[in-house]
Amino acid sequence: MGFTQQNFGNMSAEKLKSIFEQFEHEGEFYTYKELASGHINDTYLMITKDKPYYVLQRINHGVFKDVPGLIENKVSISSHIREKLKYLPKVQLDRSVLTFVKTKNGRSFYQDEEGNYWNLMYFIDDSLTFETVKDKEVAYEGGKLFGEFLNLTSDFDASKLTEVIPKFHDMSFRYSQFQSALRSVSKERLFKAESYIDRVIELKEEMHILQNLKESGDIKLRVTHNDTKISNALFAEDHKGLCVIDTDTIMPGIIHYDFGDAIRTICNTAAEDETNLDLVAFNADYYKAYTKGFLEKMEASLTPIELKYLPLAAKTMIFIMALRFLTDYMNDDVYYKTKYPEHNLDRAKNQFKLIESLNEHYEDLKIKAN
Ligand code: GN1
Ligand code: MG
Repeated sequence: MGFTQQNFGNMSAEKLKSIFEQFEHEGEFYTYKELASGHINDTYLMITKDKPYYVLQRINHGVFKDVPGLIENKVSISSHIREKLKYLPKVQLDRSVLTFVKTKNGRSFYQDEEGNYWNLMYFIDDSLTFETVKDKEVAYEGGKLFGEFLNLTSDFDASKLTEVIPKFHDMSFRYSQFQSALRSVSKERLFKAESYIDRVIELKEEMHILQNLKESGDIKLRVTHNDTKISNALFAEDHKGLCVIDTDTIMPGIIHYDFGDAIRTICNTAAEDETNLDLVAFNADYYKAYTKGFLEKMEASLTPIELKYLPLAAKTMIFIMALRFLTDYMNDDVYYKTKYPEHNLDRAKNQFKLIESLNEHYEDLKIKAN
């Protein structure tokens, strides 16, 4: 079938199969493949002898303190979207929104003997994901897709959602984590991080503007996805936007989180951990294309202040990721999965380079996309 089978950590095929069997799935287990792009959870493609295939996910309960609440969030958001799109033919509907599978005893997740939480969804076949964007059309389609997600969830009562990671994108929270890392960082890592620590301090005030507007109520809370990197969008083979995935961090938030995080990844000419910084640049054409798609879906419901702060959202979300990667590096890599000792530092350097490049286009971004 062309998939290489591997064992990860203590996760054997037998174990994954036995977890899979807890769910009310169709078809017979054949093999699995790890989908390794996430930094937090473990995700596996479950390949059955006949389709459909499934995606089995272990939610990291060290990071997410209320996993049942998280699962409840994403299941109810999926049903909400499904209800709104029910005019679509079923085949198309099933490709436009995630469908979760219940366990044999009717629950939305399974907890194994070690306390791990698992959930299962249908795999959306014949779809593509992009780690980096290589053409404007994908940026535009991404804008429409994430815009439509916000649009479809805009009438869902955000206060019903569990805040799966409190203060997830709050700059003051991330800044205080950075300050405590500064107090405990090793000499060696401090030396390597020093010039980036200076950058954090220089940008600090500007990077709190959005949070202040959120707290003063000038920018309202909505349902937001909170992890709109472009690899969390599925595209059809003709590159049309299909489905928003990885809905683990759905929570109340401001629109700028989703806009900014998508721009962070779409407009980076390289992957977020590219170490050759000459390859890392901000593509302003993709910014315009994304914004055009996004506004086609959202403009009618955006307030002038929401609109005005979209460019700052891009800068702020790149900064917050730089800050979080840097903080984790200073903490000896306790949060993100890393592949080598300086992985987090390289990610942070990459994001700081992206901010530098964004700054060269900043005035231009403030002009509304046309
Ligand atoms: C994490 O695990 P993943 O790749 O879905 C992180 C996001 C970051 C992202 C950076 C819960 O997402 O906030 O933007 O890495 N998720 C959490 O690639 O911290
Ligand atoms: Mg995620």
